[in-house]
Amino acid sequence: MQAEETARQYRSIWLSDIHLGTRGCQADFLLDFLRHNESEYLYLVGDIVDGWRLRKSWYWPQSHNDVVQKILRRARKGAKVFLIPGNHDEAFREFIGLQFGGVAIQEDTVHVTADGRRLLVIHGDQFDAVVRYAKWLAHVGDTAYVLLLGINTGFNWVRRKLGFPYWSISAYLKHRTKKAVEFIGDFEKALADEARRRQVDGVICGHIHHAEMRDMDGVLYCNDGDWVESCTALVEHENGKLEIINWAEVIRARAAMKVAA
Ligand SMILES: [Mn+2]
Repeated sequence: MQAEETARQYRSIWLSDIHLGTRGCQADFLLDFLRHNESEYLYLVGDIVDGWRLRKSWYWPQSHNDVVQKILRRARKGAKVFLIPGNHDEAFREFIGLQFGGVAIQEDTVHVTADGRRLLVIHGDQFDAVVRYAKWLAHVGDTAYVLLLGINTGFNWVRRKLGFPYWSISAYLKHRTKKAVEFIGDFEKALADEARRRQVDGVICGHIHHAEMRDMDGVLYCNDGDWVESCTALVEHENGKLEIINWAEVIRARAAMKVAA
């Protein structure tokens, strides 16, 4: 494949909420992203493997294996790879401080950008009151959510057959729900406060499946999004500039180019 030699080189890449082991995981989009984008630092910011779902029913197609292999290969080739556990892969939390195949497992970490900014990297569920105080409640929410993602996958299969681009029902519904908007706001504020408390310049997190990058009263809040609905990553250019990449959009644009040509 020609993809490997046309890969873009970034200083850092942050990915989270991949949810390997679920039908909602857009592993093919992620494999395409990994083929086209390389980095010196690779941060896996939690919910990479969905242990909650896997415990209920085993789902592990080849593409999910390929994602794991691609990541391990990067670590072997010298990329600095960090795994920050999330709530869906909290089993990794037992291995904090250890290294597997060149992947360092840490509860959270501080990344220093090329232009000297110190950014806390953390999944974020620690600040989610629902997950923290009523785990069973979060599991109920999780089941409804997975059901919705199942509908989303079926819906997009039909759309694809009809020649329409990928569209996320759950992303749409979530953004429409006022409660969800309030929750996102509270979450962002909690994370920004934590960055302030730790006296760093900002925070990079995941968990709420909502990519974002903005200043919150002098603290930079970044969320790298997810690979279930939006297919987004956060990247750092060689000069330290941060950017959110929406890979679903890149693929859409590529498909449109093909039609035009
Ligand atoms: Mn999470």
